[in-house]
Amino acid sequence: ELAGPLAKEDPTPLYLQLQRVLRDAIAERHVEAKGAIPTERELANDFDVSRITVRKAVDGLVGEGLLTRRRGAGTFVTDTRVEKIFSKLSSFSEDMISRGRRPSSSWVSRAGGAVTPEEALSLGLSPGSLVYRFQRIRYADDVSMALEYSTIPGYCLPSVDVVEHSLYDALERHGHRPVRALQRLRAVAFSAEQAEQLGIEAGQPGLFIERRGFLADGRAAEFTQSYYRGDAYDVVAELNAP
Ligand code: 16G
Repeated sequence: ELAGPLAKEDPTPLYLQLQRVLRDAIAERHVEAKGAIPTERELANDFDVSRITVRKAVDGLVGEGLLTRRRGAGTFVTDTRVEKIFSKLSSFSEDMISRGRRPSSSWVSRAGGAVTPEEALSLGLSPGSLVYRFQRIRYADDVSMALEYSTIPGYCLPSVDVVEHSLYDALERHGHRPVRALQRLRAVAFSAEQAEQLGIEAGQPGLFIERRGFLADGRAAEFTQSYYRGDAYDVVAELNAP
């Protein structure tokens, strides 16, 4: 499916057009993670451009970390999957930093309000209690990884503004980081709206993970629904014999 021709009448330089084709092919997984892309000569042939153009396009993607050159072997799609350890009560930010990736988030919304009946049941709160709701798109090195919707009981934080980057950092600073959690995982397909937020195609597979976190005194500290990109995560767990 990786074939030209590029639009020669388009004012966009050919190497940038080729970069876009390669980038889309990688994002849409036409070329698999760790898989090799065609050789310089093949690309030049397929797209009817010079090898210099191909080299320039590939150089750019290597510079961005999307492709990796291996001497004598070829050029490969960089493997960016993350192994998510399923037995550690870690945060997204910690998971990324421990793998040398840079975590960031963009806010969809952040507000306080009265608990809904469903939230009250999930968190064991009395009707009418205050909760804070955080909706974020999460990135690793600017690549979208997950959507997260968190509901935090009002007694855990003084206000919504104290969460800037890491929710767990904010909870820890205020003495309310969860020490225990229950989690469940389910396979889902991303809705059109979610896919748009993540910059992927609707219907792509995702991991839906629901976490209820608790404080040492047994009170709830978080109810978070996470939608992790299925193509970005491997779930890893350590098992002990019964
Ligand atoms: C993880 C947690 C989520 C928690 C978030 C805090 C899973 C499945 N979920 O994504 O429950 O709210 O980390 O991350 O691991 P932060 O401290 O970087 O905001």
